[in-house]
Amino acid sequence: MASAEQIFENLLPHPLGEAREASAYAPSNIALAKYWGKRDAALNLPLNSSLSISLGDWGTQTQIAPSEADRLTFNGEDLDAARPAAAKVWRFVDLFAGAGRAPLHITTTNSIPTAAGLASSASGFAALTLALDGAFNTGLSKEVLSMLARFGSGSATRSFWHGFVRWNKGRATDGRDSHAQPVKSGLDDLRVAIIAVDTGPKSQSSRDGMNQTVATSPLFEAWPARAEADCDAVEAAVKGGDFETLGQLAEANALAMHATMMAARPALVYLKSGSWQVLETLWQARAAGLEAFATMDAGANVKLIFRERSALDVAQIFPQAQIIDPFAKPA
Ligand code: 2P0
Repeated sequence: MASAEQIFENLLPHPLGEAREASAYAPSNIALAKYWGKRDAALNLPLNSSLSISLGDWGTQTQIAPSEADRLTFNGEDLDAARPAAAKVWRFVDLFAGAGRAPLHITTTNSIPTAAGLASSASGFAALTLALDGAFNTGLSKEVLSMLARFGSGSATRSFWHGFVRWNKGRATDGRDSHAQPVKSGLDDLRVAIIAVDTGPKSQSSRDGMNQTVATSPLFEAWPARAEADCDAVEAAVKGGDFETLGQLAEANALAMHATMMAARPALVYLKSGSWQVLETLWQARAAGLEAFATMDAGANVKLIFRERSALDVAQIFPQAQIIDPFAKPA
């Protein structure tokens, strides 16, 4: 079976040549049909397909330059290579450029406010992959780059395009068909609100949480088939411009994912009392006519989706909401 190293070596040109200065931007994304669970941990292959909306100008800008020594600057601060987040970055750079590569200075900046509590390995690894592609002038397609970014972080596969994006789980054992592609939609008045509940570090990484759920949750058995069906239905709603169906599906899918986590042993509970308060308020407002739906990831914050015409109501009901236009082009 192919290893991660072999997959990169087979796809990248030989020799790769000297790195030149390059810079790239990738948006963050929020899944409306979630990725939760892997069929192959070493190749980071998902059990189910997922579909997201990219967050426009909320994302990561990454620059790569040849250097005297390896150096990683994140939001203006140099990160020691031993830090887990930095180690993940350097492992990915070594996969891409080969362990014998020349030293590089990587400068990465998130435009996502830290107070939004929205960690972004998705935009981080997509921007890193695009910057590496530029630095080494690989000539690879975005689909192949999306497939390679999976080795940094699964959700990064979906951050190579703006708008709605589907990550197909693929069938090949080496994962060559497990990459994302854009989904056309007329829903360009869709808006996203981040309702920050807890902006501190999460109790458990998504990767560990996912693995614990797959290994111990008696409810997980039902997830892969349901998640795949939800993803297909979400895609149909996106393509058909059916916001109401999209919202109902996205909310139900997120709650089902959290149900699999809560049934893990020991229980994995990312949602906090503040998250439930936001959901209660949303459900009451929806009963009174607000057209908005919730989704939650591996953390306590709640994200809402709604149409532009509901933005004022959302801002009034949730004064702490940070409203994002996913179709805003980055500067
Ligand atoms: C998603 N999440 O679809 C799901 C929903 C969190 C909950 O993808 O192990 O950082 O690096 O592939 O992509 C977050 O997990 O996990 C995630 P790895 P990743 O957005």
